[in-house]
Amino acid sequence: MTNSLSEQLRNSADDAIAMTVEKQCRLHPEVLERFGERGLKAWRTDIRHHIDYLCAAVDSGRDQPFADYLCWVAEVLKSRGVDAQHLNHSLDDLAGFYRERLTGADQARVLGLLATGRQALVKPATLPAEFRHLPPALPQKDAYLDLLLASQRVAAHQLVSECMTAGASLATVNVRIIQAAMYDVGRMWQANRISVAQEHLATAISQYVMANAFSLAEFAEPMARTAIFANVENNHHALGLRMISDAFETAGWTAQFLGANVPDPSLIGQVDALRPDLLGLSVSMPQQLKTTREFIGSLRAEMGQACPPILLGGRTINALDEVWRDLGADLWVADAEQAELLAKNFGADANGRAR
Ligand code: B12
Repeated sequence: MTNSLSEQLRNSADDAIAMTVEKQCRLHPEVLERFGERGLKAWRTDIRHHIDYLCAAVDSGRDQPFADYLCWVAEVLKSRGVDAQHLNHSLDDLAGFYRERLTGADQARVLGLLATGRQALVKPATLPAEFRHLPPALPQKDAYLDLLLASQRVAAHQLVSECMTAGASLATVNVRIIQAAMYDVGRMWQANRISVAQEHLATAISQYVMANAFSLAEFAEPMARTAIFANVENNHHALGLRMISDAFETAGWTAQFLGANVPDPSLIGQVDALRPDLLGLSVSMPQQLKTTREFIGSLRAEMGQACPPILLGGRTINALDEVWRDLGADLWVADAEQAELLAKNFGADANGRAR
């Protein structure tokens, strides 16, 4: 059996990396002198990421994951003082490598992805695609962001609790203050304006604020509905899923929040044991698209008619139009405010599906 294109890309990744790095070291020995072995290691890692995102694009049948990634990596490198030519050379070398390694439709697909990626780099979008679904922030968002960066945990909690006392719902403060600020945190890291440590600090403070805000939330009458919420394997971004789970709980559901990176077999076992009315899955990076599709396929095969409706969400799902359908899910909503509405109206139509 011939390997799929993404398997071929993964299997040849070591050769592609070695060829690209060796060639550039031959052509530009000053780079090796300047950055040393550590720089070379980082360079190899970068090229592996380029190949990972090529695979994600191939597996999803879309160009956008690779084009979005290139725009992201270009900003990450530029803001850390790496010349834009460095990325261009790597992409040229990868194109040369795949021109020799691949043939026919496979070659055309990969060279096409590299070409559309290069075009996107010429005129990158002003905002990453996931921002399209972010509703306008509350005016308090900037002050909250400042408190995160100043490590003011108690004041951050006070700011959010005052908004709730003034009438904002839990889902609204979660999305329009905390989520919006965390997206800014991500962009600031991308632009090298804050460190990884500051990003971790902001996450830890937001988790604390969210937990306290939950205890201040108003709850609807309990309804006899249960849901499980989990991140697919390798998704370590758990704040968003927590917001979704909390939105369902405040709407009256009983929710089990399983958190980040849940192993597929354990998740299937849990769904089988609890038989919930809904399973919500979070997908945050394009590399998780293929594994999510495979997981949904396995769950449906295992559970047959007893499989609950599957709700998908997360920044990668928001960034790629209609991708939730390609992955075999039943529903999608973009954020926790919409999740709260879905939770309240779930099963309102004749099919038992809200969408
Ligand atoms: C904090 C953070 C982390 C933390 C997460 C800790 C935690 N406990 O959650 C840690 C350190 C683990 C992390 C790791 C990484 N991260 Co990170 N991270 C972030 C950051 C700054 C914030 C994430 C967050 O909390 N957002 C706020 C939440 C509320 O938003 P959300 O997840 O989108 O959720 C909402 C919706 O999407 C939706 N939703 C989410 N899930 C679900 C599920 C369902 C069922 C539904 C219906 C809806 C839904 O509703 C939510 C609420 O409204 C983001 C920036 C960003 N734009 O999000 C980067 C970001 C996502 N990370 C990024 C990167 C690169 C990484 C790493 C690869 C870094 C590394 N080199 O290791 C790893 C990858 C880990 C992995 N495999 O998942 C990049 C991704 C760029 C890209 N090319 O795609 C980003 C965008 C930062 C950036 N601007 O460069 N990260």
